[in-house]
Amino acid sequence: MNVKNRKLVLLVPCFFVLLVVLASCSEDMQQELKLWYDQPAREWMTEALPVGNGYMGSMFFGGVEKEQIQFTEGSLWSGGPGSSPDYNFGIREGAWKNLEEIRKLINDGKLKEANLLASKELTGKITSGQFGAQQTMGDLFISVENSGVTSNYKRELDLNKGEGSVSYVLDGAKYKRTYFGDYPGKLMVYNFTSSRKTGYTIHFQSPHKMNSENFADGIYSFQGNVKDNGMEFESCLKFDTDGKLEFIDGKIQITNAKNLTIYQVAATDYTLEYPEYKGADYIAENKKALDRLEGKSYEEVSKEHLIDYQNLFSRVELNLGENNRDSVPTDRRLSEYADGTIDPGLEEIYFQYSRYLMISASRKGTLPLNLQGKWNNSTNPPWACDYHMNINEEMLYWPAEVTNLGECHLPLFTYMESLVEPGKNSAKEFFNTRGWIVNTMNNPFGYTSPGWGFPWGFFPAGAAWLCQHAWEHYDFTRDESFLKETAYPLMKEAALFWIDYLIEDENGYLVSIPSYSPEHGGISGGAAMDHEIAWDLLNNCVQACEVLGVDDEFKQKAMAVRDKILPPLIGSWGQLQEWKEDVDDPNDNHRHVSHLFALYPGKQITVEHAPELAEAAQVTLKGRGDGGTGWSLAWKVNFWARLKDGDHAYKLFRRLLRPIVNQGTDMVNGGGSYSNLLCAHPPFQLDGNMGGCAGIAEMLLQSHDGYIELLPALPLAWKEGEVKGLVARGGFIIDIKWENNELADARIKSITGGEIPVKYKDKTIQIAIRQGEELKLDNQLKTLQ
Ligand code: FUC
Repeated sequence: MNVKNRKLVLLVPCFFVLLVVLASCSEDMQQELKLWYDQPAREWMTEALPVGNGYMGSMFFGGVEKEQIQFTEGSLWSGGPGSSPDYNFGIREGAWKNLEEIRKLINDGKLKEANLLASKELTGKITSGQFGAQQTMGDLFISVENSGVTSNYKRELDLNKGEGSVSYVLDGAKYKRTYFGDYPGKLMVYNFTSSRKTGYTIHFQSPHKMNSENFADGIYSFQGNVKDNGMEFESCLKFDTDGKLEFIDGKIQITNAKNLTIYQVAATDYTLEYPEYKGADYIAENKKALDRLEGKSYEEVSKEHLIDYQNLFSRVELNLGENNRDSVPTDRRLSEYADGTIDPGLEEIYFQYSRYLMISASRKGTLPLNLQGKWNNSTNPPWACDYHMNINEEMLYWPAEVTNLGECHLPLFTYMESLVEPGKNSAKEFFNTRGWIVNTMNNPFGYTSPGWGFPWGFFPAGAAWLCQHAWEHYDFTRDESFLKETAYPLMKEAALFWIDYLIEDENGYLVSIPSYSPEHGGISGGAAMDHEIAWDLLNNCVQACEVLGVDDEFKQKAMAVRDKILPPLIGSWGQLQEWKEDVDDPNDNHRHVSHLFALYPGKQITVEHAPELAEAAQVTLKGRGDGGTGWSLAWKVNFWARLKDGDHAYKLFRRLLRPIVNQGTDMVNGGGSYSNLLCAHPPFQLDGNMGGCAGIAEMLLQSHDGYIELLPALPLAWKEGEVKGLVARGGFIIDIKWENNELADARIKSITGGEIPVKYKDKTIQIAIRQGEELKLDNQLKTLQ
């Protein structure tokens, strides 16, 4: 070999090593998925960062000298049975006796009188305070011994690891804090390390009454109760440190520590059991979690968390294009995005952040997500931080199935099961029907009655809408035992309400009367949303009966009622009618677009099977405009995706990422994101995050109309990209790659096996796939392209 060639031989491997290193660097960069800031948070709602273990949510500020970690546990609520001997779930006994009169008034066009009577008789009977509100449990204030000048400050949330961190240098010494929620261990974990021995003073504060405080065997415990209902709770802190640990003057003092780990547990005496909702042995629960720590190192706990978290999180990967902005702090990134910067990396972070938030706040055995997930720092939060059933609670779970987090959906179903018994009482007393209902506002104490104000509180369709989630969980997983044991009983019982409640009108259609289109207009003789939700439920019931081979009589009835419900109507200006009467105002920009339920999340209106109605939905959407509160914008992303207009969906999505700094409530045009990327309704509501995430998925994959559609609403802005691990109905896991805005590659994996048409643009192929098989659409792709 001559010298020249020898050089080449040496150079070639070097070149490949370099390529591999570069490739892995760029891959790492693309997948960094971090929210990060170069200064501590100044404000809880807009800047602090959330971590959670499903049960508990904590928000950390990251102050150098004073750390604040605010925390709560989802079941800590005021109100309910303990708040008053009169608490009766809002039931107004015999309220139904007024129904006939109210219906007559509506049919006679006497809406004012109907409204007056309904306000008096069809409202929940509850006195102030009985509904209650989710409560913050408290704060940990941690003073960190500190001298010198801080440099290299970074506050982060690493979505790949599911952990927050704070790092800085102080006079040459390195400081690092790591925070995460460990679901299997039921722990919140806060780890502090420093290259120099450091002192910490920790103060546990709670706005609630303290019953006792204890410090023994390296464990601090605080027992307290909520004033109005006496709900008892306990939170304990277990310390693991190489420093000296003492309890002095009500504060925990740690001196000379290079390592400090605080394990926090919290529980209440709440149980999800009607009618008492009380009796959990919360002290034993906490003890059990702390006992499990015996002999375990921080590293082991951290690993336990990582395995659990990544098992869910890493199922989906999203790449929306070249990302070169990870070195820009997230707050600046957000404001530059609003100025028009192209930043697919930020869009990926927004999508994955929702998945992170869901994994952190909704796990088997926990309460479901509330309006703020599990993150609430107040004793009097906006809308009680409750379960709001006229859009918000449902939207919170829109991304669960499609983004491969079906397990995180489970708390919703357990919760729904707990609503059946109180919901049956409400149906009986307010409407004299069978079945179960839940209305606009719901607390975890079985409040299923209409709200105490009319019409805002009136929405018995809440239960039927929730049931869509139970059906969809089955439809995505094809888990027949779930359908049989959980979904179908919930669905059937909810359907009985509609079978009894719908009334035949003068044209022979079944209508919902009285009804109310969520938070818009007044009392009416047929709000389209009710009809669409009832149709959806009955339609799903028919399919469930077929799958399970049960209840033929009920199935026939459900089918007959479904087919007689007043269908969606097209009005005088080509719009989809919100009510039976053609009275929609073309200049109305109200945030609720409830009558488009049938387009999303329903499937009664699809572009393929009901093109005229889809066109009318588009006219309505254009009329309502592109403004909205957080969740309203997110809903519109999904609507436009279902209309296959990716560019319009994307426009709305960009608006959802508009930086909002103030805390005021703007009910028309407020929506956007805070610098911690939590959705601004405003104020903070988690629904917009989740709806936005579902919207991205809906742009890339749809499966609601009997086939799988690849890239149904791909915006021009996403020229190249790839998504892996999305789920389609029928139990299919899908990977899609695109180049130059065209489908480039796809893979389908089947959980249960089956046949399914796969569509791209106007071409369709039929796929047959065995259980567990993965199919690369190589040859078929050519037919599609
Ligand atoms: C519904 C919406 C409001 C808000 C509240 C929590 O009442 O109309 O905009 O999101 O829920």
